Amino acid sequence: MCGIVGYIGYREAWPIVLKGLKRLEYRGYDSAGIALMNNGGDHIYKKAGKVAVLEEFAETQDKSGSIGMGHTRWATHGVPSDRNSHPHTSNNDKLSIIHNGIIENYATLKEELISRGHEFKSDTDTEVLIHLIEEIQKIEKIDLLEAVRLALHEVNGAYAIVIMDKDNPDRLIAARKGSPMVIGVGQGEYFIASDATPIIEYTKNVIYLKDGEIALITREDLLIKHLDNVVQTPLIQELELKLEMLEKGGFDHFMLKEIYEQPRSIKDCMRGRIYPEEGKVQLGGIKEFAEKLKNIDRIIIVACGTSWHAGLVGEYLIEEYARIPVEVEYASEFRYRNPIITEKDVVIAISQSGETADTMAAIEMAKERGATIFGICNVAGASIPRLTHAGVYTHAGPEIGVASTKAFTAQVTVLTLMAFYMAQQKGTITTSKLIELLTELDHIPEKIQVALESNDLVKEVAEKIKDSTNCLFLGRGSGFPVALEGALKLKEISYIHAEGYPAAEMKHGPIALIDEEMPVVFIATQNSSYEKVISNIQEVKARKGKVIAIVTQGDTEVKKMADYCIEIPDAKEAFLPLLATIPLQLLSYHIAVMRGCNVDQPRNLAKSVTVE
Ligand code: HGA
Repeated sequence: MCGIVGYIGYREAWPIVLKGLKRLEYRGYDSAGIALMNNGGDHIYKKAGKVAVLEEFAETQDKSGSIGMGHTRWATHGVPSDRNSHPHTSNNDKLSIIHNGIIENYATLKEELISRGHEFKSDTDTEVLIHLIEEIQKIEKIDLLEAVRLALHEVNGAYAIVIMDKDNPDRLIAARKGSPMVIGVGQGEYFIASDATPIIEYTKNVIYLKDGEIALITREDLLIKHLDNVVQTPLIQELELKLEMLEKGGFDHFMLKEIYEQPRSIKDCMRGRIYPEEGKVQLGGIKEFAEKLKNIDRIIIVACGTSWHAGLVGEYLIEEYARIPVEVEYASEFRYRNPIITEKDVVIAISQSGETADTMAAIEMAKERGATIFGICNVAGASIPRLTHAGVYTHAGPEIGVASTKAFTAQVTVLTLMAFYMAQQKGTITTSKLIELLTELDHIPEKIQVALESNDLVKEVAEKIKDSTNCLFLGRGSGFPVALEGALKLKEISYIHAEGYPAAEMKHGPIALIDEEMPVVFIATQNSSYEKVISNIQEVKARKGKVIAIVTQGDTEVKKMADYCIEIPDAKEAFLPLLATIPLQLLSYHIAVMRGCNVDQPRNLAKSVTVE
């Protein structure tokens, strides 16, 4: 959350920073601001609202300068407003800062600074940090880099920051701990950003700043130090990202584009990893641990939000095929308990961005207690892949819509591969069974393409239920996490209250909500719980609920009782979550569009949750 961009070089900074902020807007859109350094003076433009509001506000103003930094905010401390927008300035207005993260001890620091005569212009935690830096510089009479280093020793929490100084108008200082930061390396120019998307069109060479590092950046040079004052040798990596991956490609919204990308993203996720004819799965990222997997006691999956739902699907698959007990935990709860973790546990951390603050903290804790940690992430080079012992990338490509779609199905695909891989290592599956499963998995992208053909029908159903105020999603077995994910998608982007429930649990509470106004979406595909789900549909119909059922192609039974049926291709139970999710994504998408909601940037939400 919160996007930051910086530029220092020979070009005009404003357009680079502005475009970068638009790319990072998925991280927050409460307010936006840009500071430019020009002829030794800085100019700050900031406005509540989206980046477009800032752009319009600054339209007629002078925006020259070849050093600049910008911020798109997801507010944690202080309401979204002009005055709480970043950049924030020091007491003497010489220093300015942009920040992604939370300064947890800001209140104590603020009190102390106020007693020393500082006056604050915002309600943010961020402003406290820049005042603290100023104060340390004043007292210690040291240069800014050293003052930043000392100040960062005094703060608790997470940060990715960029600082400009009127007294040294030819440099930027950047630092990170817990929030991401990438530095693009050009010829006579450097770029700074929360992820690589604002950088890609200027250079492919990047440095991922590590936790606890500070950078002093001029046009010609880059010095990186650790917070303990030791100079670091930066590792320059080449980006694999392509510019067209960041465009809408003719779709009205990124979310719709990403839904339609799923046949391709799942293929990319499986490429080079499955060998159907041999009945073999190869996961290079975790192969070092192949032996260990034979003797582990337990797997703990830690994740948040949609990734947690993918984890629940993983639980079904790993227990079914590899016969290893699995627990699925919300990272935010797990990290604050005192969980029992041993060296014989494997922790799988799932995060699209690879930056989720709670998941990172859960990893640190499990690592300290001796567990082996695997990551499942989408963004290459992010923090989680660097924190874990091993891992498997989802290769879904950049996901820009805030509501996750293709990242979810890619996570489920990786977990399916992991389940088969573990089963293969442990000998809990025969080669002939694996040949059968992998042969079908290989064709899942084509089946997803067929599932996408239900779009027109889904749109008709969306029209019928778009004005509902509540909606229930029910499923059994691995259809249960699919129901949870369906409900979350609807909540996120259409603001309709929705609940996902195990279908049989309905009788223990939610059934009381059912009346003729209440749409109930069932995952009613032909699998081992088909008959049971049919009984649950009857129970809803008996109470006049409106039933929308996701069914297997050719189904006749459910069609007799449901109000609307959406077909998906038949598949083995293991692969149903991949297919049944598709119409639910389309359903939320169309309902949100019909309700006039901002599909790609739903209110109050942001992607890449770098704060806890
Ligand atoms: N705490 C700062 C930055 C917020 C942030 O990074 N959100 O993800 C603020 O509230 O402005």
